[in-house]
Amino acid sequence: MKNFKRHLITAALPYANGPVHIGHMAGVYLPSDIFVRFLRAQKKEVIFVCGSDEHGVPITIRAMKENVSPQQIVDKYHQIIKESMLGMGISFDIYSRTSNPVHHDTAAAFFKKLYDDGAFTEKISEQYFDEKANTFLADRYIIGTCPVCGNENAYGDQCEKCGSSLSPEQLINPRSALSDSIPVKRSTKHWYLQLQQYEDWLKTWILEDHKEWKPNVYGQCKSWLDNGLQSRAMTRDSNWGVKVPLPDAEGKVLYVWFDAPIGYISATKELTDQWKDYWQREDTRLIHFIGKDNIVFHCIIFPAMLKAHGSYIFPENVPANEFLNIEGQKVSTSRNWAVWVNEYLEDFPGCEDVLRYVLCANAPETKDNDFTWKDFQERNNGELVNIFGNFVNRTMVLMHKLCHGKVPVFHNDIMDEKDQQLIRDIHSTKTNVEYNIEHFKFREALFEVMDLARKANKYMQEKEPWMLAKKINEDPALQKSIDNCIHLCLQLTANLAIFINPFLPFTAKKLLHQLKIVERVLDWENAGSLKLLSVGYSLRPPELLFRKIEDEEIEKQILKLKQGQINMENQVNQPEEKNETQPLKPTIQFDDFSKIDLRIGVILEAEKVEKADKLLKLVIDLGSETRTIVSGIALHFTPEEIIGKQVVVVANLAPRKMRGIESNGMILMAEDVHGKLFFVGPDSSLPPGSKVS
Ligand code: B3M
Ligand code: ZN
Repeated sequence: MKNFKRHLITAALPYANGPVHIGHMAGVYLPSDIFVRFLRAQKKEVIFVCGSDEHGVPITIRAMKENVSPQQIVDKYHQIIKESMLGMGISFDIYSRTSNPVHHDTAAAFFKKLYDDGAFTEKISEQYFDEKANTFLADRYIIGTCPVCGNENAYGDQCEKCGSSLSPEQLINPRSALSDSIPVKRSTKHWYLQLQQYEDWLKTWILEDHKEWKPNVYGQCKSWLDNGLQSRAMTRDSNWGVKVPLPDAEGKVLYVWFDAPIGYISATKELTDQWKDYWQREDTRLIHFIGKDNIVFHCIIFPAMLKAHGSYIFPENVPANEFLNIEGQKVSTSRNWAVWVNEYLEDFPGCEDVLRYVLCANAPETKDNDFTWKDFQERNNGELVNIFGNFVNRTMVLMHKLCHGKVPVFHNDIMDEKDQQLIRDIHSTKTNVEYNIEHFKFREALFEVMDLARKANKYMQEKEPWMLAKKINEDPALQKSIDNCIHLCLQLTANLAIFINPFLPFTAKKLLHQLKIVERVLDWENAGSLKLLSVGYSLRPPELLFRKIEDEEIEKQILKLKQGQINMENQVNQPEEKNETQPLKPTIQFDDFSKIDLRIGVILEAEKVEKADKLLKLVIDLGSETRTIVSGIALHFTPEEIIGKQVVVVANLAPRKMRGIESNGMILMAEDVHGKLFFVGPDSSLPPGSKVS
């Protein structure tokens, strides 16, 4: 590899049309952050740039759905995304946005340069136009019947039901998503980049000179290049975006994939006056971290643009990841099947590193991977708590108990094979972590760190300093063995802080605090040292690094996922007009009503009914007796959250068997138009058994 002087690391600009989910984190932001933190620890010159992608159809579609302006959409989501990134410890040097004037200027000037150099051809073509809304329609805005599967709501670029990619011309009975009217064809002029002119150069640059790129990336590029490139329109008819900087271009903006990657350049400009060093000097190492759906744009179209421009360097690598599924299903924002980072941060405060850990351990580096809440819990409880946290905690506790809260001396004269092996393990961890991070194998690298913690636990278990302490009265010389064990374990703990820092920076901070060492110690050059803590240095009392995650927390998240989907389905299946109250049932007489005995009850116990998703078995206090009632509310509430709730019970309902359990009565629930359930009960607490009439 060339000797680079500086590093420019970019992470794909997320569309500001919604919050970021854990798939984005696992695929792009976490790996790039680990990489950057590692470079910084090596004291390399590096900048890390990102920002919101605020143009293009995804934004205007969202605005249409929420019935607000595109500006309101990007303002809202830019803020949410920025906070999520910060919350997860993604350490950008700048998180900008493509609506900034500096970006508009940079992108427009880039386009103008290419235009002046004759890089574009002008072409007039027929495109769908909505006469009612008086606008050309982007492919996404045209809806019609899918010619492949018959889905009546396929988009002009893709059918979400069968996954076929389509062109608007293929849709049967096309209609406009804006006005529902039938679009007409109108001619419009656009500027096309002659990608085929760069084909030979791209073939040499990627297929010959970058054989080291990840197989998924290299493979996709090869197939694009083998199929031959065609010219592509770099402008669109729209009012939202960077205006085409030409006199006869009213109502035309730059194609979002033309302007967005230039966003990396504008963000760098915003960050530093030295931006040209980063973008125009051959001794800069430019790396784009992206998801697999962005490969062609970063490896073919953007480099072709840079080549056409002539003043810029090219990426040295584009380590794209595959996708992360959730509980066995593809993430889908339209079906609301996602774990949103902003919600995670709210639900699990102080557990940023847990998510970082799980997403890195499961990162979809070579193939699509699956996130499950169960695995999240098991990795936290079994690995972070039981292995890493447990080792550090035992070391700190024993140091306080057996070595007066100070770093004990290491006695070289009694060093044994186990000590030597542990020292070798520390050194090989350093080499292996380095190698793996440099090769974008972050899972492997993290595994190496955990493996060292595992070995350290084993070492401590075999040395049993607590047993030695019991025999110390008979044999005072044993103190030397205790000292050696604790000394090594402490130095190893300090090394763990260095090793884990790129992955779990919050945890590294906590370790610094306990060990009373300064941030500089985390420099990578210190890794492998056995002199990180001086003998006689007194350390702080231990604090737990990780907490156990309970079953209930996990159940709640699974419920939330399913619930989100139910709400979504209800929204889809119940268009606006159905949001009215249900018609009333036929009239009854007072006598009919008075047959019903309604009582106030208190939920004493609640548990899930096995093999029945929707049922909870409740034990209810009715004052004079307790009752078992089976209720169909399990998709709406967890058992824990309803204990102690006052409810209204139909107390004289005939018993009924459900899933083999006899249910004696029923509790009253209210339901909103989306199918969400609410308890009905008194507004202040009443004695159980009180009559309701
Ligand atoms: N906004 C696409 C995406 O989020 C896009 C990335 C732009 S990177 C220059 O998939
Ligand atoms: Zn289809």
